[in-house]
Amino acid sequence: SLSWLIYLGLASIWFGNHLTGNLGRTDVASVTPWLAPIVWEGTFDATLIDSIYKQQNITIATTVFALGKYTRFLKDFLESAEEHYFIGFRVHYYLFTDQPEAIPNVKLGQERYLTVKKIPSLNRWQDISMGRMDILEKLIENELAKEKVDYIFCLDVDTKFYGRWGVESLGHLVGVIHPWFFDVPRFIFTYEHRPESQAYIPAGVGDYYYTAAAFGGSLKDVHHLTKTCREQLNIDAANSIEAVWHEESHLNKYFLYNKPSKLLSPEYLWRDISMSVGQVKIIRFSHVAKNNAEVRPN
Ligand code: U5P
Repeated sequence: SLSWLIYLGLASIWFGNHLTGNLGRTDVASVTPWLAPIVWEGTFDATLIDSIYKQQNITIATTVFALGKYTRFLKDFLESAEEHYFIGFRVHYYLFTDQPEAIPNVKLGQERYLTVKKIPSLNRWQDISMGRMDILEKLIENELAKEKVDYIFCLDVDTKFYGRWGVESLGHLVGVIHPWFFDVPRFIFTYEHRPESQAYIPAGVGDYYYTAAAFGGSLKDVHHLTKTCREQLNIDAANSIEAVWHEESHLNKYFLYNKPSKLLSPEYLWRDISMSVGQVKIIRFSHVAKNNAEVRPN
């Protein structure tokens, strides 16, 4: 009978989904127009993907900068990373600071390492933020290239982890969609629109607006990214122009012409833990609320 057929049909869909572990989301895009995955909760099987990468004995370098009053964010950043960030994998943090004495003593898990690097303090927060590209380029060139490092992630420190950030995030070149701009049309994106800047993106062009608070990939790809952004920042400085959102503008220009092989949804950098939005079902990593005027040097 018809009802029997309908029953059989529904049952086979249900079993099909459960037997194959069918994953996917219909409320968000989980692939870019150039076929790079966009990682959202519900698009991957954490146990399966962990078991694949477990066989590869990988090391993930993770860089973070804490200058001036930003050292206050380190304790929460590191403690929460030890709870949620690449758990079960080898992680080597590289921490750049102007005050090594202010680094909190956080107990790290097995196969988790921390190297502290002293760098000079700077007077402008924009210079601290932009200067990271140059320091990262040199770190990869002079140090990481000689070590057994497979991937690198470069993260803001005024942040905290609240949920799993694992091997599902790995790829050759990984960008994170900015949490303010994932659900708005392109004309809202705050790209640099002055042709005098090396970060210039013409109106009507661009795929996504990416955050500079988190990006990563293979050593080779991130080296090329940081080198290119550093060169473009230098040219702008020589021409006395500063892109509207500093190194983030240059990063967006870079990603426009060097498409990321994987994108992370705003689950991987949310605005503030207290704000929720329908499609973001889990907040993995988030900026913490801060008073910019109080915490920044100028
Ligand atoms: N930063 C500092 N000290 C400062 C300003 C910025 O360490 O005084 C670094 C932090 O790593 C911060 C990043 O997460 O630059 C980006 O700055 P912001 O845009 O989050 O303020």
